[in-house]
Amino acid sequence: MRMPFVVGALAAGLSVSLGAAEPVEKPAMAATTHLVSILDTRDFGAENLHVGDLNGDGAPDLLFVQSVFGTREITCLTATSLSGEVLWQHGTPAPDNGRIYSDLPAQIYDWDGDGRNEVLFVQQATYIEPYLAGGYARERAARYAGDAFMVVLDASTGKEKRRFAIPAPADDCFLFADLTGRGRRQDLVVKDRYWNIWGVAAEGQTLWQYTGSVGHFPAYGDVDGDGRDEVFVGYALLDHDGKVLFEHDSGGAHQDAAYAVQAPDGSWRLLFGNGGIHCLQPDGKELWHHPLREAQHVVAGRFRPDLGPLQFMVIDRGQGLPAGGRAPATLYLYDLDGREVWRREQPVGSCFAACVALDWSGYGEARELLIYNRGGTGESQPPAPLQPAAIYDGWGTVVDSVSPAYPAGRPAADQTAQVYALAANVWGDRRDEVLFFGPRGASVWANARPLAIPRLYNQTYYPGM
Ligand SMILES: [Ca+2]
Ligand SMILES: [Ca+2]
Ligand SMILES: [Ca+2]
Ligand SMILES: [Ca+2]
Repeated sequence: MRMPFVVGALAAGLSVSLGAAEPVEKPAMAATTHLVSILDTRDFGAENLHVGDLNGDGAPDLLFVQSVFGTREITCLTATSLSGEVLWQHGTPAPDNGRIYSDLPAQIYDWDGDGRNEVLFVQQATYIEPYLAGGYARERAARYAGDAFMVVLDASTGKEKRRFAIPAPADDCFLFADLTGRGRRQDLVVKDRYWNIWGVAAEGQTLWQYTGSVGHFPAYGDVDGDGRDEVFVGYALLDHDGKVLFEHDSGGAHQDAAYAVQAPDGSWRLLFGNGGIHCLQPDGKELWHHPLREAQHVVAGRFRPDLGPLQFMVIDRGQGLPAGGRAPATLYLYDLDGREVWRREQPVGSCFAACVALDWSGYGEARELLIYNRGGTGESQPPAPLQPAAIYDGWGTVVDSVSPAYPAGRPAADQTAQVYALAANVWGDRRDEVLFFGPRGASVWANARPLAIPRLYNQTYYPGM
């Protein structure tokens, strides 16, 4: 099935003076961004998108995952090419199922190691006695019927390859890790929304369970160098076999963002955000922290090589204001020792700003940061319009701005809706592109500047001399 799409529609043209005299053509300003693709997602758009080769041609494709908003049940997976051609659909699309408030349990990976990707997702167990959070969110039950299932699809067809039972509550996000020392991240770490996390072997058997404050998506890595991954949930570090290596009192809080990173000297830093940003060493000792309001994202990178091998970008969400609404979020850059390098307050209405690291300039590592969901929340007086997403470099300078693009004729409400964004190298050269996605569509932007590839060579008309 072919889907309509537009390629490169917004490339820079000539600017024209509209004075009283004859229009004069001015030299075109070179566009610094290039619109690669607009996807008309019709009824399958979603705030959950995964990138990976699905049709087996080696090039990245897209997977849109829809779910029921309040229950998080996955209802439809739609595989498309980068240009929006639908490759297959598993389940039934519905325009109302594109909104999400949580992570969803779906991933693309060559899980069985046969050289071709699979799509894995969790099918929920039956909720018999559910609890409702906030009156709408069904996140756990006092009693379930049956198990949840990890469903494995052939990524090229969407047909089910196999399924196996996992613990009934384990229907939040999941990740791949090497828990058993097989040399490949083929085991699984599954979790429920806030309370439990399980290690599951590639063969399907549950290896261990940890109950505590597990927060959102965990961080992982072979922190002790034994060839098996540890799992970091913010208030605790779990060995590959589930043994608690350290555990701190969460006081009822949970991590919103966790990051495990190894410095070039071999030492590890474990970072997590909740009310503040915390940096721990693997024995649980806190190296530094800053008491922020709601540290929602933390990413490590060599954003400023002049300041050493690692720095941390942190988004602190805006707090509630006495007069109503919420203050804008603030982006911070900290060095390895927790010294603040700079901070940048986001535009009015940006309380829910979010970020992803990206390699926008082709350094071969993420040296920039994309911040999206700036403005447009209604959480300001007066409500502020949605601003373009901003790409910051390590000096705190906005080097580019990009906005979601939509097929022509979309109502204004669709075009100004909040979206999610991610960074992935899906097109062209080695630089990352920016992907916007939501229930109303998706678009892909690339850096239009020439890629700096310095080269010295001997040109000749006589090759082979
Ligand atoms: Ca492909
Ligand atoms: Ca495979
Ligand atoms: Ca280990
Ligand atoms: Ca690219």
